[in-house]
Amino acid sequence: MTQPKKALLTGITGQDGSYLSELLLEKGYQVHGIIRRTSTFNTDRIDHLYIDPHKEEAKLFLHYGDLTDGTTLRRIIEAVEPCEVYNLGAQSHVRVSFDAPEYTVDAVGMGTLRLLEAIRDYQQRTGNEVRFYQAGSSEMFGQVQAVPQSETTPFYPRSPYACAKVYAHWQTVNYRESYDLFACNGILFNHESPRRGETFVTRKITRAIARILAGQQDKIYMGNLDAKRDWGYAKDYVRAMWLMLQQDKPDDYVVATGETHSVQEFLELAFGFADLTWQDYVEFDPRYLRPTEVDLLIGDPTKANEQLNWQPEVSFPQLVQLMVSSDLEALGLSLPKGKPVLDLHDSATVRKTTGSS
Ligand code: NDP
Ligand code: GDR
Repeated sequence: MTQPKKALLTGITGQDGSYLSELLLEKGYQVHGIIRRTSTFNTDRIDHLYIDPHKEEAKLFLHYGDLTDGTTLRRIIEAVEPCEVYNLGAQSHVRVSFDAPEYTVDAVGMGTLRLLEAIRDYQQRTGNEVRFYQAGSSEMFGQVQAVPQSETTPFYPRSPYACAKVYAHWQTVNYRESYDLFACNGILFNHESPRRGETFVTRKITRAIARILAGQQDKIYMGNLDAKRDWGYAKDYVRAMWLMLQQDKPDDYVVATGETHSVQEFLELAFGFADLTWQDYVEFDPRYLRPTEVDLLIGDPTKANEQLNWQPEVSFPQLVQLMVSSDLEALGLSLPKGKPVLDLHDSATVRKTTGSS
């Protein structure tokens, strides 16, 4: 019997880690994830995938570790012997990275280096190839240098988080060139879903809408509504990660929709799906501003389209509606009667019915 391919993920308890685990399990992989020890369980996003490891059918295995702890990373790689490693772990909140810059840079920047070092040694010692995916970010483009942003646009990071991601990006390139590692950088633009962390702007908005309708909240306090982002659907984006590691050669790819929308447009659309007017609920709070902001992100995914044959399948209005209805459902509510429910598999119709501003 052939052994299943083994993948190791950092950040398996996060939004992307959960969707990528689903994808890899569907493809027949054995999936190993690194989780941090916490005083309460924080595995909600992957609980539906977990089977008691004592059972023969178990395909998902969890290991305690941390990107700030190189010895453990090394031990886990030696024990698991993965053929693919996806480095998704990060202190991933840009605003928080200004409050906790040292920790952010340690986990995001040095953490990546620790992982690369462990993989390099394992590969050299055993001769087994390990393919490596680094979760790079459109935040690396930061201060606008070109529109849209592609693989050749220069980086100009504007936060401790983004500086650390730039460091991790170049270390990944450097390990590819120095040690012949199959190492790829995904430069992913914002991607969201019902599993998005509650403090990122999209989920903060959709969750607030549900709580307002449920009578649990009457206002939402926000920062800069003018920032523009290229928002896609997380499930589409994890497919691109996997595709990068299935190519003949390692490379770097921008993954984006090629459309941009302001935070205010997101508010309008999301509140509109619930028949609410956003201006009645949104208040400004300067604590949600950042010392330096990234004003405009819009990606050029041509290379991923052509070389990976990757396309996003969910449009902006579909994504917004999916998130609003999921948060409503969680509180026992549903979209107002008469609202057309956007079919996730029919983007052409959706764009025609609602427009995508
Ligand atoms: P999340 O914030 O949802 O998840 C982050 C994951 O990293 C969690 O599993 C978290 O564990 C884990 N983690 C945090 N700190 C450490 C640490 N010190 N050691 C090990 N693991 C740690 O992020 P996403 O799923 O949204 O993003 C995945 C990756 O992609 C991140 O690296 C992010 O920076 C990057 N990215 C995300 C984009 C997006 O729009 N979502 C766009 C571009 C890049 P715990 O649950 O214990 O907190
Ligand atoms: P971002 O995502 O910083 O792009 O990083 P976030 O959703 O936090 O912010 C997007 C934009 O919205 C503005 N904003 C607010 N943001 C938050 N969180 N809360 C608010 O109340 C608020 N009001 C306005 C922000 O100023 C910003 O302009 C995300 C993360 O997932 C990163 O890890 C990832 O690398 C990038 O996306 C691509």
